[in-house]
Amino acid sequence: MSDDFIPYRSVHPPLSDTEIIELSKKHNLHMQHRRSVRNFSDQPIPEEVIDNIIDIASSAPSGAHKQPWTFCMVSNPDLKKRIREAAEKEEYENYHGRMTEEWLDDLKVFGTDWHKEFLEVAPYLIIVFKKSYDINDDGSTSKNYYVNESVGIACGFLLQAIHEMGLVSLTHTPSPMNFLANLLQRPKNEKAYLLIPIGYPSEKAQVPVLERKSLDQVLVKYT
Ligand code: IYR
Repeated sequence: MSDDFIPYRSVHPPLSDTEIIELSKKHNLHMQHRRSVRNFSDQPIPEEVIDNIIDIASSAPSGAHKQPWTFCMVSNPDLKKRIREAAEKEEYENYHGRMTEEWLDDLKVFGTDWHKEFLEVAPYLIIVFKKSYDINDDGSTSKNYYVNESVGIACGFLLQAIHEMGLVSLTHTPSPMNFLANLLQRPKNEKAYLLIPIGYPSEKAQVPVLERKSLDQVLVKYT
């Protein structure tokens, strides 16, 4: 990579205080609308949209700009079916003994169980892999840094981009997730991080009534 620097160009010309407050309010309202959705429509989405969404995710900041991630896009129905079957096998075990009573109790409000129909219905599954190190073309390896933080931020960008398109997603973590690296034949430096179905919501999609923490519960100011 080059050691050169170029001038930073802001996306906006400088805004007035009134304008920037207005913009932040508008964007807050827009983002407060985002929900995790489990009922997907099978309505197709142009693949180019997924390309662009992943490109947005991959623009996220990362430790030493290593971009330690791979996004696998699955639309192949047979592969989606195999992912569903493997995920449901793990989730069955989770819901029947591996999760604590407290955990199951915390999940009641979401109405979830081991059935994961959305893994076949959603037109695309994005499986995000984190690369704890890189394997170079000559087979040597090089270090990545702050991998969990970096991939988490990229997933945040991904979720925001999906929301921006009027599409919905779910941050799904069928645990353990090793089956995904096997099914997708990923190299040994890649570990599944999140499974994110993307699609339009089904017409009958419902989401639980949830309250978000108020600002004063999450923000501490030192002025
Ligand atoms: N992975 C399971 C259980 C689950 C766990 C959490 I933490 C959630 O926020 C939701 C579900 C499942 O997907 O059903």
